[in-house]
Amino acid sequence: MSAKAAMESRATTAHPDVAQLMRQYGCGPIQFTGNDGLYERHLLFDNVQDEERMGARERFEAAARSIRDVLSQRWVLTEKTYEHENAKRVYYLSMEFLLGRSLSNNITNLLFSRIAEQIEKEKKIDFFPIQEEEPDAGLGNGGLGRLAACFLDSMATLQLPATGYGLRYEYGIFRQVIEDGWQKEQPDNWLRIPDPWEVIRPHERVEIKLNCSFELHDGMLRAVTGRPSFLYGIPFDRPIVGYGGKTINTLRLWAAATADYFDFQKFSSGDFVGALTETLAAESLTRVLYPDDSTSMGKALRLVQEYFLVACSLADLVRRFRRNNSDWSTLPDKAAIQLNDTHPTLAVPELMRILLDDEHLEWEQAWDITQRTLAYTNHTLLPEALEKWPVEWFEAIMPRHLEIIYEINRRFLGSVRERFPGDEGRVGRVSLIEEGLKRNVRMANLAIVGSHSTNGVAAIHSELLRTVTVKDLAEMYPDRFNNKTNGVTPRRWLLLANPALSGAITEAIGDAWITDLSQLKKLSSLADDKGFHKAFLKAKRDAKVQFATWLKTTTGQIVDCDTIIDCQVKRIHEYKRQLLNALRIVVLYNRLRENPNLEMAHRTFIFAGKAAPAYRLAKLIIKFINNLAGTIDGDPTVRERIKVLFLPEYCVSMAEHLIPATDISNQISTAGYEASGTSNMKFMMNGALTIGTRDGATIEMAEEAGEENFFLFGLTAEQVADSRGWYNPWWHYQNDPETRAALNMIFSDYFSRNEPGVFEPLRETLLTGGDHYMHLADLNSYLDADQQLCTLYSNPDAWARKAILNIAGSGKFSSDRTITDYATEIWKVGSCPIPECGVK
Ligand code: 26Q
Repeated sequence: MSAKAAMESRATTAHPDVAQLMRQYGCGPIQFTGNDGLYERHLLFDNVQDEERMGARERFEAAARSIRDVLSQRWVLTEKTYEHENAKRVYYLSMEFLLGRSLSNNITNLLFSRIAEQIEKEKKIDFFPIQEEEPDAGLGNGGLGRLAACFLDSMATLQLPATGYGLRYEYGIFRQVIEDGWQKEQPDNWLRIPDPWEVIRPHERVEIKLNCSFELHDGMLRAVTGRPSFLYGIPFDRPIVGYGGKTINTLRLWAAATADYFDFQKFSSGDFVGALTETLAAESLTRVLYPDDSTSMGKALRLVQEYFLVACSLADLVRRFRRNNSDWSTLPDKAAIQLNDTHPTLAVPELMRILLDDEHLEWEQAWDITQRTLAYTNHTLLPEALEKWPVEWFEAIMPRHLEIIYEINRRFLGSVRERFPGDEGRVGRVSLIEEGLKRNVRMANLAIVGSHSTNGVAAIHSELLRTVTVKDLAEMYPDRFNNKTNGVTPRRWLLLANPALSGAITEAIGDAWITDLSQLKKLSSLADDKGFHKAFLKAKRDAKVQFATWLKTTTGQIVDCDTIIDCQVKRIHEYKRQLLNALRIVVLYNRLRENPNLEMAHRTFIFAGKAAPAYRLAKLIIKFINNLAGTIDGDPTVRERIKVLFLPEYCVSMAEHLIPATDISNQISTAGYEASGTSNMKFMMNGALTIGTRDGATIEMAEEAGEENFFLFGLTAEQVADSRGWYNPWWHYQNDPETRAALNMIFSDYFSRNEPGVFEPLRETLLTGGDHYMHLADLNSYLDADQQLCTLYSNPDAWARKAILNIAGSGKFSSDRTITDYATEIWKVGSCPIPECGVK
């Protein structure tokens, strides 16, 4: 039976002892009336205080606890059902889960929104400040982490027996503040106040052996080699509510801990303080998320974190497998492990170690099981971003794993030599070990060789991965390579984030789109419907007002809702080309200065995003955007007409406010560099028009919406690659007056009067250094596309028509579609519905 057929047939299969399960777990319908006193009880008993003195934080906790109470039985029943069915499970291993807030999302997915509104009214509770009390769970850097969170939502909604495994960082992605235009980082102590969603499970701890110990030196954690130690992984579980509340899956995050009696010898020999210091050091392992940063690559502790995630998760899932199964050859029929990028690639040698050393399997059988169980997703083509770790660290921290990697490599290179006799160049390129002065383990090669599937995250990306980045490996294993274009959850990113638009959509086509986004296609027949244009434009206006109000109350910044809202929000990186956007604005600014009567739509340009703390140029780009904003604000000839805003501390919650309000989405990476992008999809389903390059998933978005409804510009990936040899930014400087004027202004300190020379590195990157990301090559075509958009905006019906066709074409970009493809094509996993018990 195909996985899809299995999925459908399972949905109707009666469970033999449903009744017993239901009795055991008191499985009534999930009820939440708001009048059952749950909330009041939590408010009083969890705080032991007079209600009058209770603030928004206490109210948030009481609300979250009530919701958790309500979903608890269903959560228990979900796990119980998987266990009982001995279903094949998916394990999604990721160093990052960028969850954002959970309260409003859980209310939405449990279908409690109406009741919550009613309670707000009846009890005169203002929900907004309560919601704002929940800190974003920022356990990720950006796209990769948010993708993992969207996938969890879809897996639960599709009723797949899936578990997410990650680390419980005490400090998530740093908080960004802007001082004098510069980014400053502050710690994100999100667990300072206990988190109401997590459930600690001390009895399910696992023990991990490491060949090193830990020491704190001047506040820095260091791995000390040659002194083996044990660490506990303590699981903290979080509920992942599928839409409709039928399935409640688990995200299990591991925290490092040591036993209190750690280093008992030291302790009893009198070094009481020393023993405890070591405990403190070991427990620091999961203290902080490493920023996506070239300097993190050189941090041994990041490698230990990666090992800790893998070792804890595999120990846990192997324990679960053994409870119900005795034959190891069935592991691939019971578990599909997806590696989110190379970060958890140590799963290859760790699973081999378990099968060889603990379970005493032969190499061939262990290898077959390992490959058939693991699958790998690649998220980047940048060669400098492909993970590699020094062999000497493996020797020091996990020598047994290195031994296994060497043996995998020996056998693998043997097969390469057999296939390509005499091709030693190829052998060197595909080897799991990079030779040289310092030898490194190539994690991507290890992941590809040790798994049965390697996928990219958009069609162009998967193609470039196969034919350029790891060409030689793809020639060895052509069948392993496949594409799974990313998607985002329509629950958080449309239903919850944009009540105005989702209301208008539901009014027009019903609400089946919430779990079947392809239904949005039906909107194409309304693309010329003036009534629906009106509904769309009103929804956009409502979202703008909502956003402007939120921004004003939270940051004090002002947005004029009568302007075009034009956004670029993402991590700051040269390849994403925030600088190109800034150059566009400088040119437009010049046009207005030279011709104050020029007709130009009024615009608000919004930027948001974090720069890696050690990425100096990215931080300078932020500074430039802020200075540009200041200069324009201070210029009375233009300030009514264009405005630039840099919003500090971009996070999931900010995106939820900003994306629905956006008219124009900028997706302007140098073609061939953005693996997929996912904010592009969120903007599209919220009715923004995209101005962008032919890169990542944007290409597929334009295909779905029709290129005539897209504003594509610039060099293609092929043109970028072909012109590398001869591209010269000076040509554009010399031959294009607008480009030259814009650059001259920057270099003449027009935007940095009090900080002369501060933007000198921009000259280096854009001109003298050769403009690696080809900003200047694309500036003119960007401005042309921009002009077309502005012209279109002056005709609201024509604008609405294109926006509606974009929404109608966005169905493909639901993570439900992506996950269905993973489930059927890679994991071979079907749904495992939880017995019905009256949940509507
Ligand atoms: C690696 C080693 C040490 C420390 C940090 C890292 C590290 C951490 C995070 C390396 C990379 C990342 C994140 C990468 C990422 O977010 N990639 C994005 O993934 C999205 C989801 O597939 C794509 O849409 C984006 O195009 C891609 O840039």
